[in-house]
Amino acid sequence: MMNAELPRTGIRVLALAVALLGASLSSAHAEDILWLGTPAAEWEKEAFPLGNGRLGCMVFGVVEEEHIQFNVDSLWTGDENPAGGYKTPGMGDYQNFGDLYIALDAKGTATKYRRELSISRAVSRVSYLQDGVEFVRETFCSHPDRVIGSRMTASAKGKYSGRIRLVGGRQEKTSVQKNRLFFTGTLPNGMEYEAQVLVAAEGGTVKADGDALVFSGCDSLTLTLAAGTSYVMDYARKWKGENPHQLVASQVQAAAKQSWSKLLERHVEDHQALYGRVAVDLGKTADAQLSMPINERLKAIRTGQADPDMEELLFQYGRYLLIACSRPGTLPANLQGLWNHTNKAPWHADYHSNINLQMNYWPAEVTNLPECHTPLLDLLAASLEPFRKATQAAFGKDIRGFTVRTSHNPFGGMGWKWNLPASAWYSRHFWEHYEFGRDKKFLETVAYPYLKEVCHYWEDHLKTLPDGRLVVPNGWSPEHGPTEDGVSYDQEIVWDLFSNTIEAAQALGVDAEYRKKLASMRDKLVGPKIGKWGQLQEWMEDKDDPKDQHRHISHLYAVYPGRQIAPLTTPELAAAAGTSLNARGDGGTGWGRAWKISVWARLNDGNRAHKVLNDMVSFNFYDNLFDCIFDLRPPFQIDGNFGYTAGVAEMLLQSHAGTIHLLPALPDAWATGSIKGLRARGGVEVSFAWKDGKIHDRVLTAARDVKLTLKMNGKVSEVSLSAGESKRL
Ligand code: FUC
Repeated sequence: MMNAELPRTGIRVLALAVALLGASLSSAHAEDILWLGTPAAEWEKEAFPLGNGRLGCMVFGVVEEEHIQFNVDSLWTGDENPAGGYKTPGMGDYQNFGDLYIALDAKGTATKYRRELSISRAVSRVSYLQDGVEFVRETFCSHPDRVIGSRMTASAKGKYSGRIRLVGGRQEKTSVQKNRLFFTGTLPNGMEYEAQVLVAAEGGTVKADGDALVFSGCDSLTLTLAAGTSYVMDYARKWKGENPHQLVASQVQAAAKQSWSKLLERHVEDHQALYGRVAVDLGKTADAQLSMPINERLKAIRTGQADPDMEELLFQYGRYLLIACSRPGTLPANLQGLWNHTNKAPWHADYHSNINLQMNYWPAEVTNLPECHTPLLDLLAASLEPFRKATQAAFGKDIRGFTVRTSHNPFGGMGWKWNLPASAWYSRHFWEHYEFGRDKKFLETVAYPYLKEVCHYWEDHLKTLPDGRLVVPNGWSPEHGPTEDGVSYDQEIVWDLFSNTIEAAQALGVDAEYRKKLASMRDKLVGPKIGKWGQLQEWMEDKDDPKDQHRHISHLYAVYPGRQIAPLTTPELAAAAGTSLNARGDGGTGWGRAWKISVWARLNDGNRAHKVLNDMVSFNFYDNLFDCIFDLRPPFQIDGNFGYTAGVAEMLLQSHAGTIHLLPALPDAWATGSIKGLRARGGVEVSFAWKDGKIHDRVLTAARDVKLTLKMNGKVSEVSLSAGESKRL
């Protein structure tokens, strides 16, 4: 399925074109599936994640006792954190909401065990044989119906007997009312919350037993879980809305009234409307390998076996996870997305502004999930007032604009060091949301005011050097090096902010004088410099150590996600960026490797991008394909999943330099393949297929009238499309 929001006129032409293109897909997947032959022993390495943006869970699939751990995106301690400390209570922690356990009495040995997660349907499934009976469990987290649904069935009647427990994450008291378990609580910051699970059985009996439900001789069990908090994304209301009781009760009730098949159908349809917009084929994995469980496939990859289907699966998995943890109206994906089983998660599972939060959203626009980008923009917009207040408290009450610290929470509270250019980096997300979708109203009412306000901060904060050039004073290349003036990371981000703001004003036809002012300031900024070993300097002074392999590559912002440096427009600087990146090495954290994939892609080095990608696939993904920061060691951090997906997209399509470039960084490993439904800047959707590195088929679809420059197979051409038109070229 392609973009569900396509203008009607284009749909028929597109359907035909896509059908033709589809024929050139060599290994189209009916379903994209992760599967393992064992239950999950460890939460972060093996359990499978599900989510509807707000409510999420991890399914373990243990035969004797199913375990579903769940979260709600807003269950956080903390507040506006006026102290600004990172360990102060105000910084808060993202909480485990609770755990649902379904213990089964059956004791026989289970055989033919299989645990899978279909990411194209967003359904987890566990199946096994026990005493000649086939047992099946299906679980999903419905966006349209706002609940987790879990159903256990068997090929024979009366096989389910056991006990259901609902356990809160903070020793809450669980209560039982008929076939319903629930608990409520209030966090120290006043946030109220509640979870309920309703149990329906076919056959047999279900009875209360203390704080649990006991079931006996049932043919099947269906559990419906809803959970919520009193959080609202509204500073004026002190982030506090209604007690969630009514809503949670009505969600459980409404979902439980529907048949299982209806609930499932509504869920799958909703998921596929997003997931199905993009399809990818990067080559064919050998059948023997393809039939192995994920853990075995990862092991084979570590011994050097090629597995392009795994590379595709991981690409789609990033999209799956974004759909699961970031939907309109929810909070944005934190360091762990939406999934956390401890009340003291690494780095508070916060919003980290020096790479991590931004990376979470790198795939959103290009992989055709623009609505999944909006939670980030919404929270940033909702946090403006507390960000302004904190900036003024720290730097003086007359300050215009605002900036942010390295970490923040959903109450506008911030902690740890100031990260002065981060608000400008955030502005790029507003700009990109416009660039890809070309929604003028959004640009005018949301994006441009945000960009302009951040510009005000920088207009007042740049320092003039004796020669008239401008620098950001007292900066820091994140987590690396001294505090000093003119750090490349700062300079490049401010350049990007001014450039984007100028283009935004141009697009709106406003602020002509102001544009000139910004352009003149931008042109005076100390720019990227090439140092003594041919490197792109990380600092104003030429002091980079060629042996330094620090995980952050902040000075390469100008290559990606920025656009100040590109082989086409600034070839010498691009070469210097390559020298720097080469010296940094191919290792690093999950997110570090992911960033390197995109930078090598922007430098048009597909084979090097693929080398780093292969290292990442080998060392940064657990058996549930969650990204881990360090080589196969905790903690899990979701930015690497998203950064990986963005990196693959960047290898296949680029549109940052005024040209839509197809296959800008194709590695030899992906000589033949196809991609459907990526988005390019300018409101264009792109699908194409290639063989032996040459594109032989492509479809462009425009949401509005556009003239664009297309680069492919080494040639540049001009293409015009009118709104809704789909052209097969
Ligand atoms: C940045 C990184 C760390 C970690 C943290 C959450 O500070 O340098 O490695 O990813 O974010």
